[in-house]
Amino acid sequence: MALAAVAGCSAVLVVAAALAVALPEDEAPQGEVPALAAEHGVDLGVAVAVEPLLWDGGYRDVVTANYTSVTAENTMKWDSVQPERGEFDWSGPDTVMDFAERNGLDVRGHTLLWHNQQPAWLAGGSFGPQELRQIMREHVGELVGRYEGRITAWDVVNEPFADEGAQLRENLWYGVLGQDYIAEALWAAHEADPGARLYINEFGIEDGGAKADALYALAEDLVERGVPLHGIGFQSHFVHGQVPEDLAGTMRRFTGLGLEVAVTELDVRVPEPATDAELADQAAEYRRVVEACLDVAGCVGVTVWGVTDGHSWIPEWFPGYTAATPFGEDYRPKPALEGIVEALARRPAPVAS
Ligand code: 9MR
Repeated sequence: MALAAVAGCSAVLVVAAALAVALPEDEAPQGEVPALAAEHGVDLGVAVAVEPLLWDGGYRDVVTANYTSVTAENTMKWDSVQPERGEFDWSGPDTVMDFAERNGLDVRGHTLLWHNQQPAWLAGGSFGPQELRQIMREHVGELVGRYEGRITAWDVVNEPFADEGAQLRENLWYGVLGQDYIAEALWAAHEADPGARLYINEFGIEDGGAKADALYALAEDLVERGVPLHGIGFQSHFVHGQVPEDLAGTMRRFTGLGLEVAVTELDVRVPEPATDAELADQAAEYRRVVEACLDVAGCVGVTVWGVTDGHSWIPEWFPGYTAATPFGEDYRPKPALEGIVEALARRPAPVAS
């Protein structure tokens, strides 16, 4: 689609993004998604890793040609940012930020408090409430504060509920600070960047059920108390054939609280070997997820988890599954990308105000 066809100020942003990546050896043909996403006022994002961003021009081209935002897949997590107590390593996060800003991409911050990828000094430490609260406030203050005004949204608390079911997860934070660690983290992030949209990010809630109900009750309580919670992230790690029918309905429950929502980690894994028929079905599944976001007024975007199938976490974590992203190991687009484009092209864009 020609950039000139994009209406209003979105076009300016998109053209600026296109110019910013026009380096001779790295020049990527602009795909259809960024311009269409801009028309809808949503982000289509992708999770990125530092090494290929630094060294792989083909990888960078896939990102800049097809997406409007990035999430750091790992490098803004606690073990990367503060591997030793009080020693911060900004090399990875700065690489992602620089890449994004040079190419006109938004950034989602991921993630501040999570039970995984904690450094040994933190996970194995023995802290009372006062000390742990101080550790949390310092980490959040340093990380969020460093990029104040440059990160659209932060996943402040990641996966606060138990894997299955409705109980809060018994992580380090819960064990020492009790359930209000969630409100405390949100306040700390808000102090560090009052303009950032602050999220709770969770999996296994997309189809409703007890876990979604429990998250809803938590979110309702936080909103009623005036805690700075602005959004709910639906991770959306789906299995081919099991993409929920009514994702939009689940999202609307949360937007009914005045919150925004986003699909934050979309992938659709397929059993090996993925056949052409399965990849065609997967395209329809990607289309449905993007349509669900476009159908919900408070849904601000969809982020895909991994740039290509060769960079996806799926084969390592789910042996026997493959092909979860919209790009193949050869960096070529798969039918899933067409599914995303179809959703954006078919749904009417909102009338510019
Ligand atoms: O994709 C990430 C993978 O590279 C890491 O090894 C893994 C470690 O836990 O985390 C993956 O990302 C996770 C994300 O941060 C939170 N939701 C689940 C994602 C997949 O595990």
